[in-house]
Amino acid sequence: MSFTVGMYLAERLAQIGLKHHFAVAGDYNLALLDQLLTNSAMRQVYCCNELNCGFAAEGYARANGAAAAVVTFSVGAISALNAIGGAYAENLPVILISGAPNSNDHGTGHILHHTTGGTEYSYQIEMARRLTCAAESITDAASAPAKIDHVIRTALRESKPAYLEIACNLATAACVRPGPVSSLFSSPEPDETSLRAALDATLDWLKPRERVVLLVGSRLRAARSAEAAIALADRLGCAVTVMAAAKGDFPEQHPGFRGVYWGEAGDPGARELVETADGVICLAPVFNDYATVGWTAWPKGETVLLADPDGVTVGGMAFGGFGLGCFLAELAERAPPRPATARETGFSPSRIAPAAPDAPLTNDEMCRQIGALLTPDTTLTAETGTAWFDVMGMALPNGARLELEMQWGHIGWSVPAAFGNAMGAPERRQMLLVGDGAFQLTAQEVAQMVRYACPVIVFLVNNRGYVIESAIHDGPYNAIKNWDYAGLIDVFNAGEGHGLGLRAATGAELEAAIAAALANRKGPTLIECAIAHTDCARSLVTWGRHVAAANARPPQPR
Ligand code: TPP
Repeated sequence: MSFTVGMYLAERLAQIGLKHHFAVAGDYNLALLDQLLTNSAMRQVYCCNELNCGFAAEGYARANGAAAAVVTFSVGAISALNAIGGAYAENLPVILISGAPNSNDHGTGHILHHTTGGTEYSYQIEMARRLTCAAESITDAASAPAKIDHVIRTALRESKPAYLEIACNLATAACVRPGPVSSLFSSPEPDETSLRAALDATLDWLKPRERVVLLVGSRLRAARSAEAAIALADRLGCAVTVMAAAKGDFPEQHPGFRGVYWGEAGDPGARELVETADGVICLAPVFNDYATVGWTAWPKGETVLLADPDGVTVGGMAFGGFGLGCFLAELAERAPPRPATARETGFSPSRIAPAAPDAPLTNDEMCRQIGALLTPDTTLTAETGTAWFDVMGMALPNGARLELEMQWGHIGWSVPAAFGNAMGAPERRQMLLVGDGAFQLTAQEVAQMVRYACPVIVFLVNNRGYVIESAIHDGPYNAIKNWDYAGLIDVFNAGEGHGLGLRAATGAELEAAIAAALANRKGPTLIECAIAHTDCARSLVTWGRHVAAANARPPQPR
């Protein structure tokens, strides 16, 4: 059988562990989709639109380590680029593959459909370059293997999205076969001199400090350093806090775990612990305005050691040229025990008392029941909105995964992302907590959960509007049109699917709906939870006040 450019790409994607790729068809990518279908190791999974396709791939990458989305030129790819920006912000290797104009049309003055109407088509790759770590255009078969390998290798190494466009007449062009996949995983050797110097400087910095705390950030996972962080925590024996975006990235049953550090919005005691420590070891943090609660909770100064994915800053010096994992692993063998902070404070997750079964459903009661469903094999995807604050109060058993998109924060992300995650990890209990406003952006992707029989339990919080936005700054723009959310599932089933749409207005109704959801293994169950517009976690109100103040800072005189 002769090999083609499309087959080369398919074999490389399968080699890096993809069992699925996500796609929306269009005439610029149809021949490519045919070629991808020839690879029996990968299944082609279809999405309702390209934004969702990008987010589904992003969710798949969270479960599976990497992902691919295949779209058509401009009308498809430019929608998908929003999700690719998200994958960049969230450090996920998603390969966006776009069909592109026939190689014979480049530079000829031809005007093509789905373009902006000019005769020059490089605008798409130029846009993609700003949102990816590598971008290539394939207009000849001879250079295709090197370009495909470069894009995939860079995405995996940097844990960032990458972009590939393939002229629509090139996917079927004859091509060589790929060699061993190990060449895509190779990474540079650490700079030993710099690593040794960083370790020595860290040990010097640690020596006089007794009250040491670890603060886990959201880039730890992408840096593949979660295990090394546990080893360091074991060695130091100190207290460990996590940033909100990293909740779930450090085991909560670890003896050192002391909760979420999120300024006034975090767990009781966590803020005091971090802000009174004489040494805060920050592991791959992202200190943005939301994470610092409007710049009010940002550990800085000489008490802070910053261990980033690509280097360490400590004692007034910066060290680079090695990965976080090897730095932490070596430090875990040499660091002195520092148990003081773990001895002086304990942590017990907040407990919510059960509500009367027939009382109107409250946000607390909903959270209590969702929290009770979390098992070591659960993946809970939580949307931007009140859901962030709801999940912060939930105790995660070791092994449970929490998926958040706190850096990009695109409402609607969670529905396709939970679909993609469910395709990537079908063996896990997949749950989604999403607000009504966010759901309205990407609701149609629940139809794909029906189509592919994904038993995702969707908790849809119908609190009649953008409650998180109301907490920051209220106005008429935060009210939304109500939908019959539970009723949508019949629409998506269209007489043949096994989705279930249920409503819960009391604790007892929610309990019954959850029991039905757990029994429904053949499709998603959407439980529409009726919650009062004014009912939300208190931490949201506190956080919203600080974020509003940060947004409202007047321009500084220049
Ligand atoms: N548009 C996009 C694509 N992303 C955003 N983050 C926003 C707008 C601004 N935004 C952030 S949260 C939010 C909006 C509009 C409202 C979310 O409302 P809902 O999903 O109902 O959640 P709630 O806070 O009410 O639980």
